[in-house]
Amino acid sequence: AGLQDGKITMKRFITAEESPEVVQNALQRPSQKSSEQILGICKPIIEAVRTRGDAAVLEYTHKFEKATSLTSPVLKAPFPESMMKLAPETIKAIDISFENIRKFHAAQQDQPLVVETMPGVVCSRFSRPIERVGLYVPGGTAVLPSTALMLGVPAMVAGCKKIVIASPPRADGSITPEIVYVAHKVGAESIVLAGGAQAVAAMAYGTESISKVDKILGPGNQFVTAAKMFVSNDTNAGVSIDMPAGPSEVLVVADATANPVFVASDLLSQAEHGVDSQVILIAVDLNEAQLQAIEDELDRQANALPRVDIVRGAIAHSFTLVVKNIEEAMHYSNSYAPEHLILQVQNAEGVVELVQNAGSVFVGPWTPESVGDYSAGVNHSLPTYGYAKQYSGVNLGSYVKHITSSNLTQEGLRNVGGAVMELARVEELEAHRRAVSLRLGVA
Ligand code: HSO
Ligand code: ZN
Repeated sequence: AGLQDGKITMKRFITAEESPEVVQNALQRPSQKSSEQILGICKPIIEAVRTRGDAAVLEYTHKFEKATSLTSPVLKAPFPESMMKLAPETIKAIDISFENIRKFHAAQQDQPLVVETMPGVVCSRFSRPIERVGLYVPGGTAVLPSTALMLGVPAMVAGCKKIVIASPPRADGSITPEIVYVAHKVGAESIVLAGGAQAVAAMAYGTESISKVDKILGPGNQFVTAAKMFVSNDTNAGVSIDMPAGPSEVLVVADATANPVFVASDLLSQAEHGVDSQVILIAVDLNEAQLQAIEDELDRQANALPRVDIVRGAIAHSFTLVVKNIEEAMHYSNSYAPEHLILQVQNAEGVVELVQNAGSVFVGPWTPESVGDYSAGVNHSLPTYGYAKQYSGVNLGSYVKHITSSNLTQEGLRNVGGAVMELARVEELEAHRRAVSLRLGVA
């Protein structure tokens, strides 16, 4: 697979002809470098930033980003106009995307909840924004202003007081103008000009010039993820994270009604992200000619892409699973729990009912993943590596916490007090019991 006579092609498994073990094995993610190994590299970096602050951050940025001209690791708002000079069509595209993401996330605002559990016993729940958030926008092989939008817009909508964006600068020390423009639009307090574990540590602990935050969100490579996990476990940091992250992935379910050109283009748009990306095609009852049509299209389109070498790497650990029907397809999809799930099947909308585990679903032939990556309004910061089984993608709720409150009348305390006193007696916590008995004037 990957390279057969130079052709870019995916391995193929026909579930009816393989043992369940072989199929389950194929659905395992490619293994990652051990987290201990990665953490071993990150720990001294985190420690240096925690103890030496700005100076350490700058040293790492000089070393890893080659941005040796930088003399400050942070850019504070207001950001100069000269740093966000953009073509009018780029501004328009960002503005349209911004507005759609804003609308969809604003609609996620939840109303305060008030429930009277017994007469005179009122329980409520309300949300408050997390005050300070740190948003990690990866650099690497592509500039990702869209990630700044996906992380920044909900932070703004939630009402977070301080939004810090971190992103590795280019070698000349500058930051992509699109990212500066987004930072300006969401009202960011600052842009930390650093990447990797050093950026995460700077936001987790704060430095002389970089603000400490309460939660760090955003995707990143294994170093960023390891650093996020580490600081969220350090009680001295007092910081939480959105979710663990792994390489990006897509699973496309296609039947005979699917257009091979569309299917191939969706597989490739995920494959071009990185050599570690994984793309999976579940083909529902396709015959040899139909499978061949998709494979030919994949090869043809891939070879015309500027990032064909990255695509080749991703395709090498990607595969097609040929199944008999849509139920079988969804069984495997749910067990893989893809970050992105694309349904190019008859009655795609009806199939959504069968989705149990996925980060985000793209329904029908006119919904490529790219629309969700950029502009439709849904978030593209999603659980990968099977974490869609227990994590949600970034959403408005990622930027708030819920607070509960109870408010009892004297009658309410009379109604519930007996239960409280009895449980306090069972737990032998006499002060708890008396807090009720003294109020009610009972023994
Ligand atoms: N598909 C990526 C997000 C992205 N695509 C950013 C383009 N730019 C991971 O969900
Ligand atoms: Zn993408």
